[in-house]
Amino acid sequence: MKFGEITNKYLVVFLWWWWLKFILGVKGECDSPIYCSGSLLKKIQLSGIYNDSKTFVDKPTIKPLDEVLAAASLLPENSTNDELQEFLSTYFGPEGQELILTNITNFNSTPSFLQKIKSPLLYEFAKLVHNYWPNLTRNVDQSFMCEGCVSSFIPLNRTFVIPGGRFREIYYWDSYFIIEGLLVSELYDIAKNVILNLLDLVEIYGFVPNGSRIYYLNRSQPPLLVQMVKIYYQATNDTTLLSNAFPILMKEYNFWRQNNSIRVFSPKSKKLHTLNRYIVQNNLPRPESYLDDFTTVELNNTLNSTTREQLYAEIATAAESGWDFSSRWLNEPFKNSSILNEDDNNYEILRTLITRDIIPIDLNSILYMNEITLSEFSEKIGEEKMIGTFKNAAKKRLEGIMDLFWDDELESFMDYNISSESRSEVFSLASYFPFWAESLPKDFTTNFTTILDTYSYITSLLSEFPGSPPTTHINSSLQWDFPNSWPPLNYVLIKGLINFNHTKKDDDESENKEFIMNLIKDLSQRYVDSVLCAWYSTGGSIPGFLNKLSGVGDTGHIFEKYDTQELGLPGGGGEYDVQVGFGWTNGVLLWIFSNFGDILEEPECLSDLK
Ligand SMILES: *[C@@H]1O[C@H](CO)[C@@H](O)[C@H](O)[C@H]1NC(C)=O
Ligand SMILES: *[C@@H]1O[C@H](CO)[C@@H](O)[C@H](O)[C@H]1NC(C)=O
Ligand SMILES: *[C@@H]1O[C@H](CO)[C@@H](O)[C@H](O)[C@H]1NC(C)=O
Ligand SMILES: *[C@@H]1O[C@H](CO)[C@@H](O)[C@H](O)[C@H]1NC(C)=O
Ligand SMILES: *[C@@H]1O[C@H](CO)[C@@H](O)[C@H](O)[C@H]1NC(C)=O
Ligand SMILES: *[C@@H]1O[C@H](CO)[C@@H](O)[C@H](O)[C@H]1NC(C)=O
Ligand SMILES: *[C@@H]1O[C@H](CO)[C@@H](O)[C@H](O)[C@H]1NC(C)=O
Ligand SMILES: *[C@@H]1O[C@H](CO)[C@@H](O)[C@H](O)[C@H]1NC(C)=O
Ligand SMILES: *[C@@H]1O[C@H](CO)[C@@H](O)[C@H](O)[C@H]1NC(C)=O
Ligand SMILES: *[C@@H]1O[C@H](CO)[C@@H](O)[C@H](O)[C@H]1NC(C)=O
Ligand SMILES: CC(=O)N[C@H]1CO[C@H](CO)[C@@H](O)[C@@H]1O
Ligand SMILES: CC(=O)N[C@H]1CO[C@H](CO)[C@@H](O)[C@@H]1O
Repeated sequence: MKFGEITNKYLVVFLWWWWLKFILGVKGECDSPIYCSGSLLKKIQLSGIYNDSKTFVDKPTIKPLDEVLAAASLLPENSTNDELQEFLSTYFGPEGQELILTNITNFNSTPSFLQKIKSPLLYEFAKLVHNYWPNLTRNVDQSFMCEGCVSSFIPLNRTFVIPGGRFREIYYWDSYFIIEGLLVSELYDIAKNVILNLLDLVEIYGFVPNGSRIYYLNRSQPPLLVQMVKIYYQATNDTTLLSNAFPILMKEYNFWRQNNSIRVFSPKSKKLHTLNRYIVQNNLPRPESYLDDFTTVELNNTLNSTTREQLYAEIATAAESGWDFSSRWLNEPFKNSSILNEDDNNYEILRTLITRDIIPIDLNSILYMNEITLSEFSEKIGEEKMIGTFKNAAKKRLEGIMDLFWDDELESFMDYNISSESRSEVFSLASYFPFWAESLPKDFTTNFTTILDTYSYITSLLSEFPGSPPTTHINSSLQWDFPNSWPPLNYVLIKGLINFNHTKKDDDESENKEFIMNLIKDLSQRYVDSVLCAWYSTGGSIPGFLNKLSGVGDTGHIFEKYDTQELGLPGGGGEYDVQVGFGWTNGVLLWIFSNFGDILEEPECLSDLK
């Protein structure tokens, strides 16, 4: 072989590598002919054999890929569901098979935070929820798979915690709230492994996908990895992890800057701001929600081929926001219920999605917080020149936040709509993210007026409904709307108040401090009431403390969301049945107990329900 040929070969390999890196760097590519797109996926998903499209794409094959595809190509165009079932049982194994329960060593069944809890019943309940962690902790083992067999699972190398139910893999933003709970539970190693898994994903793909499945590779989720490292570091002083994580966190930060940022013109100040939005390139049904997406986009509508393609992207973008789905992302705030009556599956409503036009207040607050945190990390690990870079980025972002999102009249932060060049009219709990992220100007944090005015709305919601504050006031039947209340949003509301209480040290305004402390207490109590009452009404009991409700077969469920209108009910709506488990609910609950266990009381609903 001549020298020239060798260099050429290397050149080709190099170009390949570079191209791949480019493609992967932009966003991941789901390229399996079974799990991502193609005629087999379409045939199975549209057959309706599985109520939940996620079931099929979570099944590993039990024959090598080429055999599966060869058999699939022989399936007749008009195959009956019996023929499909036969094919599925010959070539696919049960979903979730690659997950094994982790044997947690050194599991302390009575960690010290429990001491803070005054009520004996709440003590027992907190202990029980703490003891759920082993049921949600997993490792991957694909050794059962034959040579050439495939699965949609991205094989994580370390222990992780799943939300539960159909969510049988690691999820990006769920993991933040799970880690808050793991730290309270003194499961530091597991918290660390969750973080290391997510860092691994950034190393491979350049960003954290929605979850550890190849069909999630088109999109990320609210970027909370920096904050996971922060709370883990605060609990452990693990400087080694901090130093190792730093370059990877920079890589993720650059992903958001390069792929999801946009220059927004402010009609008010005539300034241009660089802010972030969620945006996913996609022109296909999401494999795990294929039937729903296909129905939304392809059936019974007047969309043309261009608007159909756009709608697929709007749908996937809403999934990236973590709020799938919400009236925040709709073109017309959902005002009249006629659409709802005619079609209870949301398809009509979802056709009005304009997610890519909305610049979200929560995303930009999180990124502001990440910039501040990254500048603090830079200082800790001696990356001197990055300190100012991040501080500066945060300062610029804050200008954009105040210029575009803050509404003086409403005394609130609102999303910004770039197509209408105005603030969104949909009020949601996303408005409170700046209080968590402290993406606030000085005169907001040194003066009680703003926080009191903005949070007075929360006080009124608490007097209106028995549960925790609803996500929005719009009853759209979408799951991130009325009447649902979500654990991460309750965390954000409470954390915002705690932050303010910390910044504000003056004792001469004790009346205002009292308002804040009472609101923290009320929000915490409502959250505990919601979770405990629903657990009790689905058959939960604690020997010697709480008798099981008669006539209930189950043994108590913890849900992913709750109904604000009635204590004891899980939330509803959305694309899938309400899930039990549940990672972030448990995480936020334990976090609340560890902070406020001394002031929480036994829920009244227990005596009502008895
Ligand atoms: C599918 O949904 C129907 C109607 O909601 C329900 O009756 C049935 O039990 C579900 N089947 C499975 C396999 O979950
Ligand atoms: C499917 O189509 C083929 C040929 O068009 C026909 O012979 C067969 O009977 C059809 N099968 C069913 C189940 O309709
Ligand atoms: C946990 O322990 C069981 C029984 O000893 C063993 O079969 C299983 O493989 C272990 N799991 C892991 C993840 O090590
Ligand atoms: C946790 O797992 C154990 C053992 O698999 C089981 O007995 C127990 O019922 C589970 N607890 C919950 C709350 O699911
Ligand atoms: C797991 O480890 C293997 C071998 O080191 C590596 O090739 C793979 O990329 C790792 N997977 C993840 C998700 O980090
Ligand atoms: C971490 O270090 C700080 C400062 O040295 C110390 O105050 C704190 O108690 C330490 N925290 C832990 C969990 O060790
Ligand atoms: C579409 O319209 C047809 C005819 O009106 C109806 O039978 C069918 O159920 C509709 N499909 C959906 C998914 O709404
Ligand atoms: C598709 O529909 C949109 C909106 O109704 C319209 O603006 C566009 O011109 C149409 N495109 C084609 C190719 O017909
Ligand atoms: C706090 O802000 C409000 C509204 O901006 C203002 O009216 C009030 O004077 C300020 N209070 C103090 C103590 O600065
Ligand atoms: C709020 O601040 C006061 C001191 O001003 C402190 O005693 C109290 O514990 C703080 N509350 C919370 C929830 O941080
Ligand atoms: C699963 C999925 O939607 N994959 C899409 C991701 O984005 C690329 C680029 O737009 C598409 O080609 C894939 O089909
Ligand atoms: C739409 C989609 O598949 N995205 C998933 C991303 O993860 C969240 C959980 O945090 C799910 O709710 C979404 O379904």
